[in-house]
Amino acid sequence: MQQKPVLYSYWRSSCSWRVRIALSVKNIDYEYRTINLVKNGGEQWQPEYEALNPSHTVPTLIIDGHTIGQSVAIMEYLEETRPQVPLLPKEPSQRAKVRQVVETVNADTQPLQNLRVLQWLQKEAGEEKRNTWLQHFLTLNIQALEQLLRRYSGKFSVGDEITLADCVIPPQYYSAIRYKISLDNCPNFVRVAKALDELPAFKRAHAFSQPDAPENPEY
Ligand SMILES: N[C@@H](CCC(=O)N[C@@H](CS)C(=O)NCC(=O)O)C(=O)O
Repeated sequence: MQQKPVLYSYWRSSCSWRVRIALSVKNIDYEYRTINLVKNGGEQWQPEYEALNPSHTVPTLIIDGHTIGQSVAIMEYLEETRPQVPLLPKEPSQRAKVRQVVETVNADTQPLQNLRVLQWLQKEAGEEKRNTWLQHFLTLNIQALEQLLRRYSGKFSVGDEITLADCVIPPQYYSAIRYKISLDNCPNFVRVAKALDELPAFKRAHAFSQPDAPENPEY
């Protein structure tokens, strides 16, 4: 009998959130294990976790006897092994668009908004600089997403079907609200984010629905 996949996650982690969405949309049941990124200097740095993920980051997924890190590698693995609910379109140019949206968050911006970067900035340059940095790079990212969604979106980020592109939108929407980024000129981004928010699979994966979320979580 197949063992249940195990997801190492943190409720607020945008990269874990992406993978939770992919698991949820594909109806894959899994066990949730918390890696608290802020408690005791961060559980991601403990040797037991380093053995699973040398990058000291979440998520990590244990599945089919494999231990996989990097959210996009995990989502691609799920897509290749469990294609029944597809998250990539059939047509290569549509796939490229989906991956373009994914990488606009994954490669361009998430590394700049990551906890360790913000902690380092705060220590070296102070809170104000850290906040200006975050505002600047998040705004650039949301504007780029708006332009892409203006070209590619239908009901969802790329066309009318849920794709991997939709897995990266909710965490960026959440960050935009949390860090008070103006969304006035981002109607497509907001429309798609709100449409996704309504879907049961996305509700299950939401940061606030996770077992390690605080009792009254706030944006
Ligand atoms: N490229 C990696 C990035 C993973 C990552 O940076 N995760 C963040 C949470 S979203 C983390 O664990 N940060 C911990 C830290 O910065 O110490 C992925 O997509 O999985």
